[in-house]
Formats: sequence, C-alpha cells, structure tokens
Amino acid sequence: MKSIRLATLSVLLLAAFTARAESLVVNGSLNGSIANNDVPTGWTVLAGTPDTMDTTSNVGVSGWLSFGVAPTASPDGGTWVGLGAKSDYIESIGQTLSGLSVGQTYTVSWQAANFGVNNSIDSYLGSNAIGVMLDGASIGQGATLGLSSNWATQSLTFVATSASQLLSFSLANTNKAYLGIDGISVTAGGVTPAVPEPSSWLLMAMGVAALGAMRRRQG
Ligand SMILES: [Ca+2]
Repeated sequence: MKSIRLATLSVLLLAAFTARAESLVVNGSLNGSIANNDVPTGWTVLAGTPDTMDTTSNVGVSGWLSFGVAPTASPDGGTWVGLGAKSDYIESIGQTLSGLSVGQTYTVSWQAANFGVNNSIDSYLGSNAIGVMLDGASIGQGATLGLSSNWATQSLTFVATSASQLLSFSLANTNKAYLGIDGISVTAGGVTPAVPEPSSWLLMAMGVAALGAMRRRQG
C-alpha cells in the first residue's frame, strides 16, 4: 500500500517538475538554409529583405564575415534571422498563431543579439531593440542592444483577443542597426518558460502535502 502511494507521489512530482507549456510557434528555432532575403519555413517576410544566417554568413551571404563585432552561436543553436532598419527602411518577419484562447495571457520569448554589419559600402552599427507586434500593432519591445558578442534572452506577455493572431517582429525604431533573433516561443501563462506554470506549483504543493500526511501517519 505504502509503495503504491509512493509510486503515485513520484509520478505526480515528476509530472510537476517536467511540465512544460507547448510553444505555439512553428519553427521558433528558425532552422533554415543560409539565405540573403529569405526566411525559414513557418515564417513570412512582412517587410524588407530579412536574412537567414549564422556566425559565418552575415546578412545571409555564405562565408561573408563583415560583422561589427565577433558573432557567437545563439543559445538556440543553428541558423537565426537578421533584421535590419534605417531611417527609411525596416525588415519584418511574422507568422499567424492559431489556437489561442481569448482572454488568456501568453508569454513571447526570444533571443536577440546585435553583431551589426561592417563593410566599406554600408554599415549598420547602431543600437536598437527587437519590437514585437500582434496583428500589426506594437505590444512592446526587448531591451535596447548595442554592438555585443553576447545574446540576450528577452520576453513579454500579451492577452489574446482572437483565436488567431499575427505575431511579428522588426527592429523597434529606425536607428541604423542589424540585430539577430532566434529561439522564439509563445506559451500560455504570464511566466517565463523556465519557471513551472502555476498549475505545476499547485501539483507540487499537493505532492509535498501528501508526503507530509504519509510521514505523520507512519510516525
Ligand atoms: Ca536557431
């Protein structure tokens, strides 16, 4: 009897610790072929000519190393998308999220870096931030990033107003800059994905309470 209870408890605790909200984004890893003016499967170009790139292919040109600072691999790994902006130009990518629950809070998270572009013809070396839009309207932006070899993980929350909404990204302003974005996810709940969901905490609390009750019965 006791062993059965313990087994049940273990499963309950394991479920609580491993509970991960499923991301609603298709190909949030932005896995694709290196390309100047093309974006990975699941994503659509909404403005300008965003690129699919990695540490050896700035602006999606294979072997082109004209970065403003030394690039590093993203935490997500593989390819990412580069988004540029200047006074009269902006690049944007997006995808339609479906299966949203109206009134539900969601967390959008992503990784961003500013390695810039540095070459004799045209350079993008300014600071800028990743801007996030829902159905074309801004819902916020990440922290402003100056040139740096480091990636930053950023997030914000929104409340769904329709079952299907267009999520898109571009640079937040027209400062001449070129930033990378990768590791995009959208999960239900207003907390970052690394922290268990409230329901998971409840499940864990129940498990701990059950353990305490069992200990008291044994004593
Ligand atoms: Ca990636």
